[in-house]
Amino acid sequence: MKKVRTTFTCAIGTSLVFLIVAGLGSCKQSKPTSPEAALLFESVIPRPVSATPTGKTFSLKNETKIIVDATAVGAKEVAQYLAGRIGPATGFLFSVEETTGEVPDDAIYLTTTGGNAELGEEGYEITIDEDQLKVIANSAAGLFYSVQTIRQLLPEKVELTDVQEGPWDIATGTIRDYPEFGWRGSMLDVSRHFFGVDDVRRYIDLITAYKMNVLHLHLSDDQGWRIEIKSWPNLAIHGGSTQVGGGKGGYYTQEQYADIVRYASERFVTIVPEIDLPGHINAALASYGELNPDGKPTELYTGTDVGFSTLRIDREVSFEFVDDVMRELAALTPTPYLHIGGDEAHVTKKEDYIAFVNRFAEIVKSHGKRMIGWEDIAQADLDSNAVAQHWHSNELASEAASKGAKIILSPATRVYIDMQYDSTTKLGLHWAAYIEVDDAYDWNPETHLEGVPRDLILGVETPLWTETITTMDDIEYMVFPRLTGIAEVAWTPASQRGWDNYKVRLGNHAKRMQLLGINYYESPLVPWVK
Ligand code: TNX
Repeated sequence: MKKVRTTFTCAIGTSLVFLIVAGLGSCKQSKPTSPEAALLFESVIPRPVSATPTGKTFSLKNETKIIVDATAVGAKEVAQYLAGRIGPATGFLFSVEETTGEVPDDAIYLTTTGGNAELGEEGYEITIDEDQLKVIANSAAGLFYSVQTIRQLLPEKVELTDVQEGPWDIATGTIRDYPEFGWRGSMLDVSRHFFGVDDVRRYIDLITAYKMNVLHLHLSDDQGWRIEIKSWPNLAIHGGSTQVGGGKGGYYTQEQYADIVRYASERFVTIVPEIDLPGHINAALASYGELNPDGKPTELYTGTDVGFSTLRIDREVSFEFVDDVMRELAALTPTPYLHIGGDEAHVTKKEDYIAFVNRFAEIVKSHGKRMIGWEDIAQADLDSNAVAQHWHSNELASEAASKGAKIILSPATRVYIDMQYDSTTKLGLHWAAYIEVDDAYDWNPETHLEGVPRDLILGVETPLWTETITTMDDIEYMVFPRLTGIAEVAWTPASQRGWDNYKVRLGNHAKRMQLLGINYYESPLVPWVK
């Protein structure tokens, strides 16, 4: 039943329409879009492929229902996630109901029926009129991304967890949206400094708000081994017992790691585990001396040098170790990829390095997974199953591409968000560049590298190395707001992107980031609206 309305704007004479609909209720209220709701509609990050406003208002109310198409696989879970995100601040219950029939007014309706091919696996279309907000997608992932957009269409205070006063108005209109790249990732180095499960969950929540779908965890390095391996227990117990600066370190038990993977997959995020081989391996060499070329365990390492350690190649034990680790990791990984590192093996002879990587590729394949490595693996015999992650060398990336490998773009001069913003930034490094917010945004993955065709590019991933990063606040300061721009580089087609437009939208996100408790960097290049 429609409620008694205050303003009547019927096309024909009000009294006539009133007579006709009197028995049903009243004539329809029409409330124009408020300037606040209009601004939110224009400010979505990543920028949608198209967004057309129609000038009216859809308001969430206590009786608003979230309705899902009963035939849509996974839609109910997405609806519950939506209710969980917008319920606390609005104070509305948002009961989730399934239907195969008519959808009533005052509803948010999620369906996977009626989408077209252009939306792809991850796209969505939101149609908002005064009575209903309807989403069509081809999969639950698309519905999930529509929810991230819906959050941004609502007043910022929707992000708070205690009840706020309304109104909860959304501008009416249509948004059609789908990603340019399927790989929209971030990497978190939990080896140089360890971050526990709660931090990783928060990190997942933050990246999914901008429609990222990969979290690559750098689980081992010289300074720390961070995942329990049951067949080699000392890796975590001893190898995980410290970190840069000599703090106590830590590691994930397999149960905790499985919890991270589950939390991520509920948010359509793939966790890519990395064990860095054959260099960056001191934490393992300190735990098991038989892996070290001289057969003796090394000391644990808490400095920040790179490129000084290597597995031994002259004994099978190294490959038994890698096989055991990859088997256990594969069992914890429901998605296709295992990352073998492969970077900066400066003390591994070139012929040994190539032999190593070729064996690693076989091992990863034998566990039913696809190998990713930093682009240095281009020196080995790659095939089209392999993925090379570009970070510093166009030559190596194009060599990998010429062997048919797929490419992930993580150019250090653009998306290494452990790089300082400028020379006054207290955290971070600057060996690759100073990376201001515009530098991280203003580049094009399709044309960034020579000799790498578009169809081999999986997408973009932004790494956060943590030599200088010790707390979640530090993480957020380096990541925000560069990650939001990198998310747009990966999601939005180049034709829809531009710094001058983006910086204004980013400025309009200040309040939202603040209410999400994000410790972001207030770049002087952005017109922040607070
Ligand atoms: C290079 S990029 C590294 C890391 C460091 C990082 C610091 C890459 C594959 N290796 O080991 O942590 O620089 O910026």
